Amino acid sequence: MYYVEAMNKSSRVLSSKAHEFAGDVATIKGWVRIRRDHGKLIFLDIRDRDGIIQVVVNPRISEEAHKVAQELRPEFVVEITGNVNKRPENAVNKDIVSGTVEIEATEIKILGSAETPPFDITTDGLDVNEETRLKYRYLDLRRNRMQKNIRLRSDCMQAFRQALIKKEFVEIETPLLSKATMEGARDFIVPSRYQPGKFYALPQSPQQYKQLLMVAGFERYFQFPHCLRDEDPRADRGFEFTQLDLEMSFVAREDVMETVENVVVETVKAVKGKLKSDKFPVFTYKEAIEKFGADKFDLRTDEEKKDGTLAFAWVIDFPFFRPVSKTEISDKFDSKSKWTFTHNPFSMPISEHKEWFLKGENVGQIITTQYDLVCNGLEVGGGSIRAHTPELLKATYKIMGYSEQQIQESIGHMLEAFSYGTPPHGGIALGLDRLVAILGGESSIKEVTAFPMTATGRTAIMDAPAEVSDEQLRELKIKIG
Ligand code: AMO
Repeated sequence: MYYVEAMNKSSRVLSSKAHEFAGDVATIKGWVRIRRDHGKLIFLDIRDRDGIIQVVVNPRISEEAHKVAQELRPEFVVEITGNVNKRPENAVNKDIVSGTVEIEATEIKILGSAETPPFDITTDGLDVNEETRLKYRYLDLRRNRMQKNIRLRSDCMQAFRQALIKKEFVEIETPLLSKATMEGARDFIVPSRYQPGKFYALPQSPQQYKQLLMVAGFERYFQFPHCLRDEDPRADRGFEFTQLDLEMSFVAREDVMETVENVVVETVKAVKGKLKSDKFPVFTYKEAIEKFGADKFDLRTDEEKKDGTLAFAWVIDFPFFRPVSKTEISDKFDSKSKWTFTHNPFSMPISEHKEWFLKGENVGQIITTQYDLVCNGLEVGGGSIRAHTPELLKATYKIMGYSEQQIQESIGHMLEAFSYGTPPHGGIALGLDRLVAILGGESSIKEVTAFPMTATGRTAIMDAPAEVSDEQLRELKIKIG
């Protein structure tokens, strides 16, 4: 009998740790970044998951290794064993972590050969056409900038997770196949095979499920849900994106804001981001419009714009309702209604306006408990305290002109759930992609997403949306055209 540990004889050193093996023998594994043939000596820059290391191949040390090195081209995958030699003082490369040493190869194995890549991956890639970058995303992701961005995203998620677990939040997943929610965008729908003619909607957010988790008594929930919204993609907007979604019971607006502020500050510090302030200033919607002409704004000075500072602020006291505009899709809201919600139909009005809200009076003046988090000119989060009794939730839909029957069809399940003892609760969702983009100094969320879509909604590499077979359509009882 063996144990896996004893079977696994391959000891491997990462480029960033190679200097610890100076004077010793080490094996490295990675990709050939550059090969420079100086006649007798061949120099290789080998890239592994956390850096670059120089290898020198001298035929006097190993003729065999030198022969293999002559075959190497950029992006070949290799395993190289050799002596880790200290570089002379004048040859130290301060730009790389392994710069004080180089490996003198005694053995080179080719683990995978490579075609010439369709673009240079030693640059930042911003000059390469987007379609090409996304078609070959697995190569595009090899570049240093993309490796940094994707690792930053992972670090952020871990820091958020740790900060929330410390505050006794529970991570809970909610379904992707579900019913339409009302986040204000179009749904992506999925046909049902078991019930032909019926469709699931992919979630625009886990809004209703997270509230049901409060009914269920979890008190503090979070997850990193994928949200799907069929709206025109932009630099800060994708069909598919990730939120940091959370919800808390027995809280007032200030409790949620304070919790989120603490968690965001802790996360930004954990990933070495620079904050304009640990305390986020709070503006009312009215103040924001008067001061900045918009409800998202940039509080950075010109200097701070250059040094990667993050300037967060809260916006509160938004109007709950707005008049329905003529251009809005007529079947989305009841045709008789004059009003629709500005942010979230599940929100609670501020306590001073509860009476108006329940009576449907002074609708245009009702202020919601909604709070938005703004950073460097972008909306990076939004949430509210919720209407947690059936009476309060119904009031929103009555103001929007829904009949009793339409209310039941739309949110009957929530009204029923709320009738079984529901704690007051509220929460927020942060746009993870936007936050990471800001932290990484990137202007598009695509730069911090492993496999984003093209501007026209085509997926990276796999070329979806695509046609499906007649057989699949028959099973779903769907006819095209
Ligand atoms: P909201 O719709 O404001 O709230 O979404 C929360 C945050 O998610 C980000 N975001 C997006 N990021 C990339 N692409 C998109 N298409 C996109 N849409 C939104 C934004 C936004 O602030 N259920 C509520 C939250 C709540 O009330 O708790 C919700 O989803 O940064």
